[in-house]
Amino acid sequence: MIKKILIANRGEIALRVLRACRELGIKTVAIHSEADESAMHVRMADESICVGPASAQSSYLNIPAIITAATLTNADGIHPGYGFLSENQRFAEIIEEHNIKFIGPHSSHIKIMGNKIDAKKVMDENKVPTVPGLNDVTDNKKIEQFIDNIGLPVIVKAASGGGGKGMRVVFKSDEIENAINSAKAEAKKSFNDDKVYLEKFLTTPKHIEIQILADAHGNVVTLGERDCSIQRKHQKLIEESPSELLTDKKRKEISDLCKKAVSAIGYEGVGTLEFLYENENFYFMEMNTRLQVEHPVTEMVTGIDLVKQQILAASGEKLTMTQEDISMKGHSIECRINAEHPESFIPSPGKITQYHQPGGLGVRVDSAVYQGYSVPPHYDSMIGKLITYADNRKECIARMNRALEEYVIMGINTNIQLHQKIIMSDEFQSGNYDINFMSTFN
Ligand code: MV4
Repeated sequence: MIKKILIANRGEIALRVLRACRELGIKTVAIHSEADESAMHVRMADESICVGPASAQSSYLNIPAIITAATLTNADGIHPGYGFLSENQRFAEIIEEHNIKFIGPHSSHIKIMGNKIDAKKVMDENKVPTVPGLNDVTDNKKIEQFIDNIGLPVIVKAASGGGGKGMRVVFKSDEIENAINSAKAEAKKSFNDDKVYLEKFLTTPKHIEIQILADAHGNVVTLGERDCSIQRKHQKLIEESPSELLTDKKRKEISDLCKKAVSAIGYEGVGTLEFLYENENFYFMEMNTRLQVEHPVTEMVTGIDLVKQQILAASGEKLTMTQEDISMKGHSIECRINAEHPESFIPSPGKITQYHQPGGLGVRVDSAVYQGYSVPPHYDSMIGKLITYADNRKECIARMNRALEEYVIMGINTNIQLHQKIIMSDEFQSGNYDINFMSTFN
């Protein structure tokens, strides 16, 4: 069993991992930049080490400094959280080379799923439905045939991409060449890999993702779905579980396919398969090989602590539950609280002069801020997650609205009011929203 975990992250997720470690009796090491000297995760960890100056590049992305911190503190595990180095295959490899346990999947799985073409090939081989596409875009004949066969619009995507970078939607066939060339140029610049591929462009899909958990003994369970369609510029804003559009039959079908695919490749740890869902059809997009920001909504409806399970799996423990033990009960919604202006979305770092968190039955706040804390300008603007749970979606929305009303954060701008407007809108209340919601919401 792992005895001491270095948490290679900051903010709310560092606290989240630290809490799981505490409950498992595992010692914790926090790393921090000079700007995060007084951060909550530093205060709560058993030990802490400064790994560099404020910029993420020099601190939270500084692999030599992080490995040195782990060595100096005799950490036998490293948890990457999400973002930063959490899907960096080289980081996972270097950790294993130092006989430290990377709390995550094997580096070979990070690599495979990091290339969206390879990820789709794995899913095609395992009968997971994928978006109809064309991987070889060097042959104009093939491109013409693809478009004749599939129809316009199509979308050009970067193989090493993600989060919308390097994407171009093509509505007319005479635009395809320019779109491919500009997507390649952006992909080369952003990911140092100009490989791109084509897919049929789905115009009004939902973003539905399936949570999986696997141990090192071949046991895999699925933990339901999350609807993450409320996004702005590829940044998720609100996530919920379950999706009211899925029947139990639909849910079981896609979950069983995910389970088979993940078993087939010998995947270990937590992972999420992302789908576009349109006209009651699932289309696999990509797989995330990390714990996701929105994992709490799954925890609330299944009662399973995903981070503890992740650590136990990495320690070589067998899963403590079978698929039959897992059931989803009630409804959960997460609102990402950002230090930003609610209309302009401009980041709003600065000192929090008044702070009061909501509470009560079915209200969870995952945040590392406190009254008097200064939100630094160097990192992502998300300062916390407000999660609510209730017996059904209607009560869950009402509880979220009440909790948002209660949430006091003065001294900086936040998007709390924006969340209230969204969840009280007819479209959100109906549940019938898709990924275009924010582009038409005002
Ligand atoms: C798509 C799509 C429609 N059709 N692929 C956005 C980032 C990356 N995850 C892939 N994305 C999309 N891929 C096909 N074939 C629409 C999007 C998309 C999107 C997907 C999920 C949630 C929000 C989105 C916002 C814009 C575009």
